[in-house]
Amino acid sequence: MMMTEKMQEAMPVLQSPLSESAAIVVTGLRNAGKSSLINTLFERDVSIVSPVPGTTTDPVSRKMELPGWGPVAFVDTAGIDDEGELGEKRREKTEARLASAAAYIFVTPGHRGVAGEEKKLLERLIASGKPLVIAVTHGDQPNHGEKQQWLDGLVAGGCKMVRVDNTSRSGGSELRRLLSALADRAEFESGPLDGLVREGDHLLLVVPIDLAAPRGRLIQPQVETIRDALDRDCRVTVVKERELYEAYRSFREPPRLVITDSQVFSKAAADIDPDQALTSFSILFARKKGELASLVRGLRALERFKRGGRVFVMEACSHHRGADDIASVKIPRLFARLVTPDARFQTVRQLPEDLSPEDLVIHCAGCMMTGNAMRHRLQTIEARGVPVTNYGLFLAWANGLLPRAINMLPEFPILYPAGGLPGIGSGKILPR
Ligand SMILES: Nc1nc2c(ncn2[C@@H]2O[C@H](COP(=O)(O)OP(=O)(O)OP(=O)(O)O)[C@@H](O)[C@H]2O)c(=O)[nH]1
Ligand code: SF4
Ligand SMILES: [Mg+2]
Repeated sequence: MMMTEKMQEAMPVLQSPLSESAAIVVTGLRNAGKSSLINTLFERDVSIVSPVPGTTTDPVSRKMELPGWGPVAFVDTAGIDDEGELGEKRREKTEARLASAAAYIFVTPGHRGVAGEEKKLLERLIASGKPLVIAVTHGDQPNHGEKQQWLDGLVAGGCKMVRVDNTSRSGGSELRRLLSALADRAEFESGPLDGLVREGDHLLLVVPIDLAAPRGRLIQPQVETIRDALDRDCRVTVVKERELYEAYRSFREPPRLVITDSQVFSKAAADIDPDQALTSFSILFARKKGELASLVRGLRALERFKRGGRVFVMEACSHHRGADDIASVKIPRLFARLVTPDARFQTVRQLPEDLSPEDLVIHCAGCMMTGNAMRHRLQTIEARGVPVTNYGLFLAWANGLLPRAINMLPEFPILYPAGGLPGIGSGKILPR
């Protein structure tokens, strides 16, 4: 089918980073018509389709603006019944996507009988409580009797369903309409300033423009924070760290909050009043992704960290490393000075298979991951008994800025019980 200009206008395939978008994961058995359904949704060939089961191997994301949702990423996945050693690895990837999804499209071919594996999968999806639409493919053929009976029961139970014929690409607009109608049931991430500011507040952001800064643009946490401040009718002043001292003194009233890049935490703290509320983009993002409490807890591991232990510095995306890179240079340097000089550091993007409870993970702010994906990752690490914290919290601790860097958060009393958190001290660099 030819894509008209009008269609392109209605359904832009967005170019912005996939990180900000909620993920709608397309799942089902191999050969169910998942990739064909993605093509039906986008009304053009964006996914590879073939009659051979197991065609889609790695999850593939395509972005679209969906009414009610804003930008979403549709994620095509390998069949949940993939086989063999490689199939198991693919299933693991699919499972990770399912865990971090904001919503699901469960794909089932109408002309085939019901398979036990798809029944089990659908039960899990329903139990998750996330928005779900069942797409019944092969709408150009009569439904299998057993499948029809199963589907009738699901619709009677309240499931949303659409019949799709991928050969003529019909059913896509109805599927988009059903997904839009379910948007209010999805969990959207809060903004980085949620619960921290009021209309009319003044915020001062400290943004180093050094060699590590990307050429010609601000990074995602800075952009999102500025946008969130404007949405909340706050005034924003953005300065480089060199201008902070003078800018701060030029204001008649102190700003409601100073938010700094974690890498210049100590300079920012030195240039402003000691009782000025101060935090970092990285801490606000850990909070936004919903896992600040476990990352604060992870700091306890610094006290009992064993000599020669392993530290995995985890980054969620690849980016250019400068000479004074935070992951490979700054954090290891501070760790050697403040915790132990002989820790074995590795910078990783995926969880190492042999993680052990003796290790420590220090994660980046995860600005390119959705909250669901971040939560899933941190829960996986914690489930293996491994402590995990993040860059912002580690750097706040290392600069003697805990609890100050989190004490303006409404949830502070829970994060940091009275008398400090065991093992973290009271905002001083721990003597070794
Ligand atoms: N007649 C008909 N064929 C379809 C329909 N949807 C998919 N097919 C065919 O079914 C086969 C599998 O389609 P895919 O979209 O590759 O299925 P998949 O679920 O992505 O498969 P894997 O990637 O292998 O898991 C292809 O030959 C498609 O042309 C449909 O609605 N009607
Ligand atoms: S490494 Fe982490 S914090 Fe840095 S840009 Fe990527 S996701 Fe964001
Ligand atoms: Mg496929």
